Amino acid sequence: MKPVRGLLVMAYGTPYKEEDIERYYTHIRHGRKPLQEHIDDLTERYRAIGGISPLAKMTEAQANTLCARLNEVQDEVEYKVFIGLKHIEPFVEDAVEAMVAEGITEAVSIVLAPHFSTFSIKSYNGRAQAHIEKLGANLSLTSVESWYKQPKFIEFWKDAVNGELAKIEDKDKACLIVSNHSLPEKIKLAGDPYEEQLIETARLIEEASDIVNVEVGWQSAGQTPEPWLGPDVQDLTRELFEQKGYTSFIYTPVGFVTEHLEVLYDNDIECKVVCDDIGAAYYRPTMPNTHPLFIDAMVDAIHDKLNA
Ligand code: FEC
Repeated sequence: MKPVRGLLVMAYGTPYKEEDIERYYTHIRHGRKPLQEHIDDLTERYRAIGGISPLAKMTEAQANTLCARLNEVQDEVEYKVFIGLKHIEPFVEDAVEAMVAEGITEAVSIVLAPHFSTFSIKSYNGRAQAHIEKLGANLSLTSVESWYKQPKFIEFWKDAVNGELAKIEDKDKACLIVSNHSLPEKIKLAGDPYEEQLIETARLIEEASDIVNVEVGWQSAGQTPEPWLGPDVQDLTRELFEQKGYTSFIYTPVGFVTEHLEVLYDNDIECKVVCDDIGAAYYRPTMPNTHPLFIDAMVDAIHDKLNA
């Protein structure tokens, strides 16, 4: 019998139903209950994308597809998948406990977000490791820290961009906006590589694809007074239209891996409103989801980490 290796797939998590929104939002805010007007605003955003986010279903599909593919491409171990979420159950800690209960002694973890930040990847992996230590479990965990440079990930986005570009007649006036979730600017003081990793992703997509005009932007910033990484994708769209006269915008929110709230609302509604307002065409390719190139990029990232 092959030894079993745990595959800990971690992701942000989403409310399963409308009643979950308040506790989910409270968890995001480290236990501080949001103002009722902020809960109402978030509820309205979920309603605008159809009630709940497709994120929960897609996280499960991505985790299961990744596990199946890992078992298909190698014969040394049998991977068993565990999902651990940041802001709702099953929490990262629940997944660690499930692995321990199954008697798993060796596991690998990957976060469904390609870029490293102390706020994101480090906190997921840190929580998993801290819980293993708290339990005093005999579980050795190897964690992938970032995978934005994986050639198949870039290939996925190259194809996606070229696919949208093919729909546009005046290609010289088309602009690609490569974006990620904004984070407070203070992360830069601590030498966080998050910003550079997005800039590098944009460069790699620019080199690989046929598009000429490429810009980097940030989206979905939090509602706090401190400065967040910018420019915001909506402001950037207006600015580029005014300064360069682009007539089409292609949005690739490459820090995300599926159509969830931040894509369906912040891109497909908010950026589209700006495009409609200035009279430019809006394009947003399908997100990676369970595309074979994307799944294989994560397989390669796991193998690279285990073989390092
Ligand atoms: O579809 C869904 O239901 C959930 C989508 C969702 C994803 C996501 C990813 C990231 N976030 C990151 C950082 C922050 C910081 C704050 C923050 C706030 C929210 C709120 C919602 C939300 N995030 Fe999120 N995020 C998603 C959803 N996020 C809802 C609360 C309301 C709002 O501000 O819109 C600010 C916290 C604070 O107020 O103190 C910071 C980062 C990612 C990408 C990496 C990852 O997936 O882990 C970074 C998906």
